[in-house]
Amino acid sequence: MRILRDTTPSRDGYHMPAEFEPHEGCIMIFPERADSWQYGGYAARKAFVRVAEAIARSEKVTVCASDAQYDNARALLPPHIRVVEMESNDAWARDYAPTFVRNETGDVRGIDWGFNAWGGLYDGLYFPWDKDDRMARKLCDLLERDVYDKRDFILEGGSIHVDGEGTCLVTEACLLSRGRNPEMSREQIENTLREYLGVSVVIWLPCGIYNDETNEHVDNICAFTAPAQVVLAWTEDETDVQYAMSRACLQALEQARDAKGRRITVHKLPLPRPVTVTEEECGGLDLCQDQPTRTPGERLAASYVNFYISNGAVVMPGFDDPADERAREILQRLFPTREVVQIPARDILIGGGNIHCITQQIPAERERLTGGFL
Ligand code: KQY
Repeated sequence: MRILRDTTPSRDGYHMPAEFEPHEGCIMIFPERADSWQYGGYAARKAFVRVAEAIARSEKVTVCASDAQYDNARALLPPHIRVVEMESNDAWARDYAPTFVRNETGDVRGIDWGFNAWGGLYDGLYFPWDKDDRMARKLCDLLERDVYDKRDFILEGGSIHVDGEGTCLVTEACLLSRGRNPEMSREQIENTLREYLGVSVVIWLPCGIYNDETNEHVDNICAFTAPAQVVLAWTEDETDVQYAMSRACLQALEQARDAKGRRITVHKLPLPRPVTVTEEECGGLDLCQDQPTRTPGERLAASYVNFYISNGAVVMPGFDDPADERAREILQRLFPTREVVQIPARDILIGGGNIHCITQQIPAERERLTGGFL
């Protein structure tokens, strides 16, 4: 594995493909952190296993587990899912596994962004985060991929969404937050995204989902389902604080043009009713630096937009809510060639994210595609 420092993906002819393009596989991390996941992650691990199994039906899945959890992961996951021992501070593969880029010939490389637990010492969620921050490089080594060193720029994978045709979606709330790259202007941040993701247009949404502790990652509010098509988390309830937030995002999308000059078609994806954490659930969480990570009644950032697109399926969360089925039907209509699989995801949500946040796709190499890999 080469560590590339004096060049950028864009200069080398690489760009980030869209999630709906063919994949080589998916990376996940086995959860165990006791201030993120109730009872040391017991229920979350079961939900992660279901997600991994659903994805592994159509692509390779690699699950990273600590030494302490290795035997358990190996026992709970089926044999066709690869388990590797790799230490981490938590289990958010989307945010600190590498972002992958691909060139014309199909060669795939990784990007190693800086990671500081969603805001570092300013408003980050835990300390330390050093093991998370080393994962991108370790994974590129494991997968035999050259890696771009961009650790001087703080970015999580969940804070970007691309269409694979030159357009990137982000939120101002996250990318301009003080805990990320406070010394950089919006223009400098945008230029960095252009250079590393190989995009020419960045669409800035003002915000994300209410109370999303990532400073409102885009992957919880809006996602590309095809070029020039997105789903947007939506509520018709004007008394809900989310109403104005989703509406402001809609306005930004209506005014935007993508890299090919197209207008964006917005498909509204209903939100579940507000999901709040119970006293009992809080009781199952350890303190983080002497402070509780959740308080009873706190609203969690539940959204159906947080789905993963695998080669053969769309794996989406369910919240035991009347909107579960409506959201599933909308996604099924938008992805007619894939099976939409809904997985009860409350135990993942309590950790602070959902299915998109715990998965990172590895794009397919072109030779594999033409060689009939799919
Ligand atoms: O990408 C995410 N949604 C990660 C959230 C981290 C929460 C830590 N408790």
